[in-house]
Amino acid sequence: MQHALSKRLSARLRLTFVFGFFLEHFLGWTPLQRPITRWRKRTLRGIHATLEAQPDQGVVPVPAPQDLVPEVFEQEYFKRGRCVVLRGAAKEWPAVKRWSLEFLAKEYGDDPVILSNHRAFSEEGSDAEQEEAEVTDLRDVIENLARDRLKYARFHPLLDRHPELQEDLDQGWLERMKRKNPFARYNFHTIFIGARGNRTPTHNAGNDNLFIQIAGRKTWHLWEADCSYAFDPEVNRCPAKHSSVGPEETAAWYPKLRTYRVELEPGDVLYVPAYAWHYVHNEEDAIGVGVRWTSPWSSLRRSPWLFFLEFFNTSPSIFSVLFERDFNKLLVANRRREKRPSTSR
Ligand SMILES: O=C(O)CCC(=O)C(=O)O
Ligand SMILES: [Fe+2]
Repeated sequence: MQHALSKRLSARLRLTFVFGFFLEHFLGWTPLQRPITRWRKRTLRGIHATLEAQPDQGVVPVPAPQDLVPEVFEQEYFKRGRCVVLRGAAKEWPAVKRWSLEFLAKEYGDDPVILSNHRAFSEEGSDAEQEEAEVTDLRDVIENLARDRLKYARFHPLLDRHPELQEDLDQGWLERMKRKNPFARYNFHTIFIGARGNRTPTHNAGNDNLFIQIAGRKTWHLWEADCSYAFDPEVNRCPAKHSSVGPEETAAWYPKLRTYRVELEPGDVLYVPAYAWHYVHNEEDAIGVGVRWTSPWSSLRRSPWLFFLEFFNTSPSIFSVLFERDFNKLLVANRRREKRPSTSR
């Protein structure tokens, strides 16, 4: 049986879902919010009921083909929006051989880090009454890793602020994998430096990502982009969507979605397609770098409706996203808007 969710739901259910999402995106700030949300939830229950009658898809390993050449990567994975892990592809890179928590603290300890601790991306209950972002530095994050789980440097733009660090990634290899995609030249880098036990809850975003595991181990759970139909993403008018569904979900419909799972070791590279949902857990203190780029064609194919809505985001707008490299600033802006509805739009 076909596992792609969009092929297993009727056109009526999918269209109603997308229509409801659009309505809430554009009218959710009016008194119509409640009836729209109620209506959306009804459609969602219909989607879940349809799924419940279908066979389990379970958890499968992320494909890990040996010696994946760029042409095959492009045809089989990039163009089809499938995740894939390239085991050991980066193990000889200077970043994997040379970087460590001590090295980063010593050389880049003064680098300011925004800890957005946004509830969508952080530990449960971490969105304490913190109105403004907490700003600290990398030394503080690294020195407190074991003691303070909220100090997880996520989506941190260290490599864009210090481009010499990019030379420690094999740029030739990355270029070959990105297949001279003209948009891939405008890539950006996000580093994740966090403690064992830290996790980043389920979310997606419209860019493609080659995630390089530098140190420690991380478990990733991934779901295809069309799982949005079942995941009930919050209508947040923000470039990243999040969902409360995750590997611990107990609802009867959940095993009907295919979950891809992989544990990354230092030197592994994971391809995360645009709009693929993912949930990440640090098995050990870990460092990882996402090399990200937006390929409009690929994003459009993965999720036409989420891609279309990118142009109408307000928390923040697409223009702010294009010119801001610190993703945490965008998350903080989004949270401030959430907290002060009267100034929100
Ligand atoms: O490593 C993490 O905690 C999250 C990584 C992630 O979400 C990403 O690279 O997009
Ligand atoms: Fe992510």
